[in-house]
Amino acid sequence: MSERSERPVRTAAASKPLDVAIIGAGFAGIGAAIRLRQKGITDFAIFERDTRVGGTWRDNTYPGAACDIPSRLYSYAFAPNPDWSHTYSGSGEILGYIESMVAEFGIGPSIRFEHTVTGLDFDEMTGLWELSFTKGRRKVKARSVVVASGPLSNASLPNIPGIDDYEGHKIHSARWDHDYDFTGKKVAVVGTGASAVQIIPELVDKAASVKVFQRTPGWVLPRVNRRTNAVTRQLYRQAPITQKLARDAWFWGHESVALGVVWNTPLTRVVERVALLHLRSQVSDPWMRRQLTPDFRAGCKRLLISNDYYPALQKDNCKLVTWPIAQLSPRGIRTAEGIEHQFDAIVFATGFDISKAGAPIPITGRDGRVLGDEWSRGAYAFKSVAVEGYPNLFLTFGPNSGPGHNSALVYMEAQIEYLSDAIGLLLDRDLRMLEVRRDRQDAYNARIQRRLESTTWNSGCSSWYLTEDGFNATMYPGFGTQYVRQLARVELGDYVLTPRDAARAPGADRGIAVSLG
Ligand code: N01
Repeated sequence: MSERSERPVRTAAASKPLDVAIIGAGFAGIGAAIRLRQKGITDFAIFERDTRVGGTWRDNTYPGAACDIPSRLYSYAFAPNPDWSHTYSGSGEILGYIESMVAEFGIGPSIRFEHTVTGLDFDEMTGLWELSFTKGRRKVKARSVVVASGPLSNASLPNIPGIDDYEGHKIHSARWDHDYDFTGKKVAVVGTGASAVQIIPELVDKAASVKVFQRTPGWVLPRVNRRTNAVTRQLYRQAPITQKLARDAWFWGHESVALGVVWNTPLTRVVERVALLHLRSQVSDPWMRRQLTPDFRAGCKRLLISNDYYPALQKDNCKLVTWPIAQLSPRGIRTAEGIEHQFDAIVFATGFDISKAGAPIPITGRDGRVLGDEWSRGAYAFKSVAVEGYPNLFLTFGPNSGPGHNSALVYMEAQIEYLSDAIGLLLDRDLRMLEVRRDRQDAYNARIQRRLESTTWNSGCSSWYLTEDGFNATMYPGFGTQYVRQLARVELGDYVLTPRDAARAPGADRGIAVSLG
């Protein structure tokens, strides 16, 4: 769909429904706002529960927080940044990038901070969504909604017996307490995932002692992080094509890794071999190597990228504990063999409450349908973006949109292009409802679930990608190129388009299944 700079600019009025309500001012919400505006859709507001933009990169400020995807690829193609300081950036620099986009594209005035959305209700008679907020905020109506609340936005403490009994300091990786001084303290870290491997080297340098409680070791690959020198930055600034070429090179490099990470192929053995060589080169003690060797296929859980995790584990003040945690006591952690380990503080790098089943917020769609109920066994959508029964509603990072091998931002950008085109269609044609067809959604999901069967994620390990029943509602089983291509165009034939003046009795004559696409 073409850009619509010619569309008459609609301005927000308090009493008039918004054209678009965006939930969340993280990477996805800000990106959606930018592209909507660039396409001439200006009557939108972003509702953000916090007082700052940035989402996961505002929340994850633990020491060592960084992205394990190169910054040139972990950024939007429509907002290139020649000034990334390193190959991989820290969370502060990424947050700065998001804030600079807000300023550069003039998104700030459209953000309503401290607006926590508590519910979305669709009115089929008017084709409007109503957004409810926590106490004290007036409800808002909108013709369309973009749910950009993020999959990793709810930090969760693990359900370990006795967690409330522990009397020391408890810190979750995504809610770091910067006032707490770890100097000279006895500290535990629970978890050895992507957050933990970044936190542990920093803590080991500061605390008196660190015990790392590992339930499952992950595959760790080396990380080559280089400073971007002034000449390169100047080149990117003066000849933007060079930066695009660098981004493309990173994209295709990651894309090729899919063959060993998404599917279990001979290349998976190569990935495992590289990780084992990395382990062997950094850990000399065979027993420790054994404790750190995964027993699942590389890719099944998220790959870890670190050069300083293994060295940190071997420092004199660090100890790896592989006994399962039985419970927390008032003074520390009791492991299954009966030992109580006492700590001043426990860091939980245990991940997030990820919405794989149920809805991220209560959403009531057409005919009173409740998304949380329909998704109770696992979430599904059409191309991860639209859901039948929930017209004019679009998801970012929706079901089965996660990459295991490439940048989430590439996927997110494709979603944003798609949903902003769909919203443009809704507004241009003055539709009451734009709703994905059930048959198209079912066929899409049947294909996705079939293809997932042969991926590494479904090969038998437990991870946040799967529900408790083993349903994979998280990952996209394919190359990034395929994911992006399927979202390149809004095919009208995939949707039911209901004109504004169509019969309004709920359930009656819900428009025409247009087959033009
Ligand atoms: O969380 P995780 P995370 N008792 O779920 C363990 C993104 N991210 O915050 O493997 C004991 O990966 C759990 O053990 P096990 C990225 O997408 C990105 O580290 O379940 N241990 C595991 O070791 C990532 O995937 C970057 O057996 C318990 C750990 O806690 C996602 O965020 C950086 C436990 C949780 O690992 C989440 O990463 C950081 C219990 N009861 C994060 N419960 C980038 O660089 C859980 N664990 C882009």
